[in-house]
Amino acid sequence: MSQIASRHLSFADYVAARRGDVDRALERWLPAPPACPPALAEAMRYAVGNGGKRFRPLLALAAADAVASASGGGETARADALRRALPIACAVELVHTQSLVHDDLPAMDDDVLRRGQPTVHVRYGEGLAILVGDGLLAQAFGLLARYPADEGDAPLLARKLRVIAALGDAVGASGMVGGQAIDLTTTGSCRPDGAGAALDLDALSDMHARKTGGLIRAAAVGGALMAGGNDEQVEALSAFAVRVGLAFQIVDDVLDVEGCAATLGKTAGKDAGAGKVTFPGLVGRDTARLMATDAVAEAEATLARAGLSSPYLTGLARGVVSRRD
Ligand code: GRG
Repeated sequence: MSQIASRHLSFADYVAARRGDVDRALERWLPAPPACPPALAEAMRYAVGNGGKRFRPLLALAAADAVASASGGGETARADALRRALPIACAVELVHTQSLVHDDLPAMDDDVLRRGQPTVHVRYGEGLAILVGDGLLAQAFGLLARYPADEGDAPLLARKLRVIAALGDAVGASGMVGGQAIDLTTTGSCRPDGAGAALDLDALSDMHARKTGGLIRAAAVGGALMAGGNDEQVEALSAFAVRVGLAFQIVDDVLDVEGCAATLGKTAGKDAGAGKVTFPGLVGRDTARLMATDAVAEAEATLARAGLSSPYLTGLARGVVSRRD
């Protein structure tokens, strides 16, 4: 890791240091020529690019750090926890990027702008964009199987397998893919008559828990597991992340109404244009923002009860509500 994982780093310095760790590791773990065809390697790097907030990897690392700190580990234990959590931190970012690339395709949300740049299919064509997503997804699971190298460490291997299973659940048909399938039913694009299904608040929350929340949860749980967290700690970080994930999606919906493309780095007003059911659409913008603030307060209380309070997890959770993109 780039710097000692010091408790004394400010939140901004911590985020900068951990982002650096993640960006360097992503570059190292993305496939490169000659093993990978140059055009595909270039397009995968374009997708992963620099513009993302790296929220999920930061969450995974901060969760690992919080577990190591709560277990009374010193600087070495915290640095070890961060090193062990780096593969899952990168794997969630690869899966997240895959979901963005496929979500932007004409068959899904049909968007031309992402992270302030042309979407992958606009830049490289639809066929390669599909392959970029497929490649990122496979790379995520491949790197998790390889790193951290277990070298005969049976407990570490067992934890890694739990992390791989958690990520598989978060991504698969009962997770992100399932959430996206529900989303398609709301726009009617998967029915011959084009009729969109209506969602109430519970159904909307369930869809987003699958589509957005699952990966955020897998990041926090994965980080906690790789740091050797016990069941209570893992459960607390899971509950924390579920609430943060809900807040994340509520704010995403609000920003789609309030934001502009220059700030968001993606097309604004997409949800209304596509006739999507959203949190501000169901309860109004003010109530939606209150729901997000409440969810983050509950998330923080969950951590405090488990003795896992951390300025970095708090900073990330509150940043979800105050973010502008
Ligand atoms: C996972 C196999 C597989 C398929 C994916 C397309 C799809 C199925 C799911 C769509 C999931 C999706 C795009 C959910 C929206 C999540 C969301 C709010 C993204 C924005 O995340 P940010 O703000 O983006 O963290 P940056 O650019 O900062 O990384």
